[in-house]
Amino acid sequence: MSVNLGARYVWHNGEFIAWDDARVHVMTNALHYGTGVFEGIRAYWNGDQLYVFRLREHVARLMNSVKLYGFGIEYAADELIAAIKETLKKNEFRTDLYIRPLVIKGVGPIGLDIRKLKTEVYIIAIPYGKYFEKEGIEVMVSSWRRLSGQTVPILAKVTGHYTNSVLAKLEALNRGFDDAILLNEQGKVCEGSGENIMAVKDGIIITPSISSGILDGITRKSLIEVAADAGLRVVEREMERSELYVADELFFVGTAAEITPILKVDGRTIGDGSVGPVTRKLKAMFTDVVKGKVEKYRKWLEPVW
Ligand code: PY5
Repeated sequence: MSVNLGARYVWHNGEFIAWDDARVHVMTNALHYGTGVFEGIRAYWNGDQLYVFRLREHVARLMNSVKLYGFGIEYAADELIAAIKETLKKNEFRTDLYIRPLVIKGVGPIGLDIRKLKTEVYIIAIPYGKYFEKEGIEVMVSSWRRLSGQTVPILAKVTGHYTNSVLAKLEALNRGFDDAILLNEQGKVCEGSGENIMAVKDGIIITPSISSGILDGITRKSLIEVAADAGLRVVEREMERSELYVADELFFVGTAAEITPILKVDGRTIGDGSVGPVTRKLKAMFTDVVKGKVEKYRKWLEPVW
């Protein structure tokens, strides 16, 4: 059984395998205990070049995730960067993509001693459009709290950590919302199920700081720089739940979500309920950046062809 997502080849431990052969055994440790780390990266086709957005930074975060869990990996960052580009070439992609490097602990006996298990490395890339179909979304504040840094190393992007995100997402969807905002264990605003969050109040952008327990998002970090170019001040700090409801504008930022306006939280209208001017401006600037139209940020783009 396979699913056709528009790719022909997957990279596995240095070799290309056919899409339908990219399977794992039922005794794969990662399936049992969530012992996998991954990345989500986008590549953009601008008509004559395919640009991978901040490839180096994503691979660096992947290596940090590997390190935080002590997985061990046979490949250096530069080798993974080259492999990702090779995967896109092998598939002859000339379209917008989502790239998913996946590093998992492989087949082994029952038990938690992962030290002797092989680290399997996969690079999956598929044609990809929007994560959210709607232009603006409605979210709820989840009844689930974001995993704490005292429970797991939350800066690591780990498959197992995402059961937390899945619970929040499901709760939101089952109640008729598009997604959820998770608070941290102190009750401060943390992030979305798979996105960072930014608010606009009186012309200033506010976003929860790293110490709020967020994933150190690469989109968030990029937008902080881009916003400064537009003369917008960005403040990273602890954020109260009530600040969500009185924000002028609110939006999610992330690789999959890109910049997604939030129009309602818990049924309360944000601003005037339409996409605000700051959100609109940042979206336009970000689109130019990822398509290679801004000289200053060409350094963030890795050309494939
Ligand atoms: N916070 C969480 C919990 C995330 O999963 C993500 C990314 C982000 C923030 C944003 O980080 P970045 O800007 O570096 O992407 N989530 C993945 C993504 O590809 C997976 C979503 C299902 O966007």
